[in-house]
Amino acid sequence: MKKTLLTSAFSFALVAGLTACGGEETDENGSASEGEGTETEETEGNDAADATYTIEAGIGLNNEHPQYKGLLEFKEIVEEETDGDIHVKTYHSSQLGDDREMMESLQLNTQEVTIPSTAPVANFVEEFTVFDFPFLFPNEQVADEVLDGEIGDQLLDKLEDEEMVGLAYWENGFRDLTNSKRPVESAEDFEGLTLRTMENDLHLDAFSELGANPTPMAFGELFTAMQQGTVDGQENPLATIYLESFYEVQDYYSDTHHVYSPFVFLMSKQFYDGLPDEYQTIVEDAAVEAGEFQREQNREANEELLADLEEEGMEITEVSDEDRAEMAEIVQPVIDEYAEEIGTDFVDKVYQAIEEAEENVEE
Ligand code: TK8
Repeated sequence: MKKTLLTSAFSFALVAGLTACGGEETDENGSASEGEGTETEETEGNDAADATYTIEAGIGLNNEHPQYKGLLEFKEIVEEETDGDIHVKTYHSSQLGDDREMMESLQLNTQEVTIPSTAPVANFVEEFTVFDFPFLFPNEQVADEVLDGEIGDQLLDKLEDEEMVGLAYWENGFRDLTNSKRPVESAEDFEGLTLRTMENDLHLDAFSELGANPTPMAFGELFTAMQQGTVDGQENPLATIYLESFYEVQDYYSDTHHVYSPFVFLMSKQFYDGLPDEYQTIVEDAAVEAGEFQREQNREANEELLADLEEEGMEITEVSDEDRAEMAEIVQPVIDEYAEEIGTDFVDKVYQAIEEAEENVEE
């Protein structure tokens, strides 16, 4: 879906607000459908009006992204398993607000589901910062094993104190750099670049350490900021860079793979606690099953996206392992500082779990 290029952040907020208030949402093809959510064929009998429970689920990415495909999968499973007694309304492209705002809506139980990256979640449960340590996970398979294991569960449990329930980890992916100034191949190429980062102190400090000028910004304002030159660049996984049409406002891509970014499937605790036990199990299982589907979709999409970016005119720079190692060395003091902050015993457990997962994955 091409972005409607708005002239100012204010206009963006105004449009987003009206959309959210108007209850306008979109169907599978992303075209706006007034009022009720899109019924799946399998939901016999019940329609939205008959549902006992309604889940308003909002994400920041657009309806072409695997994250939205995963959300539609969640909708289908839940509506089928409850015979429409739980109705799921899906929203994308920050229609219900940015990640932080949607998490606050879950805390207030004015929205039921959102699926942010772990970086903004760290503002609510600081231990989530560990998943944004640069170069933490060597590959997706190790990430899956650690996130879906004891470490991942331990962090999901901590969300309950923040009035949220974490049901599953999905995949944002390995984050890469884009900018409009120059090819970035090694650490010194970051010097002086104004980069948008997620609202996460570790990301800010790590890019400062590399010599960039980082500025935190909600995802929904990023496209306009790049288009107006307010920022030179940003960092996100390939699927986001392509499907959000960043190639329209960015010239250079570098496969830095500097952070593996998980998504966390979050539900309002008040809403979850109000569900019958049987429905709690259904939404838990649906979030996990849809997450497996979404991870597959994300990885499949990545296969040809580099060629697509090149076709759209972006200059592709491949970063060598040596250059990645130099970047990792430069940001290590930042990692050490945050390890102290969130607890070195916990961080050691994470590295231990990664080592074990690497052995299992190699077998
Ligand atoms: C979308 C964001 C996005 C994230 C970012 O809501 O903010 O750059 O990578 O996926 O969560």
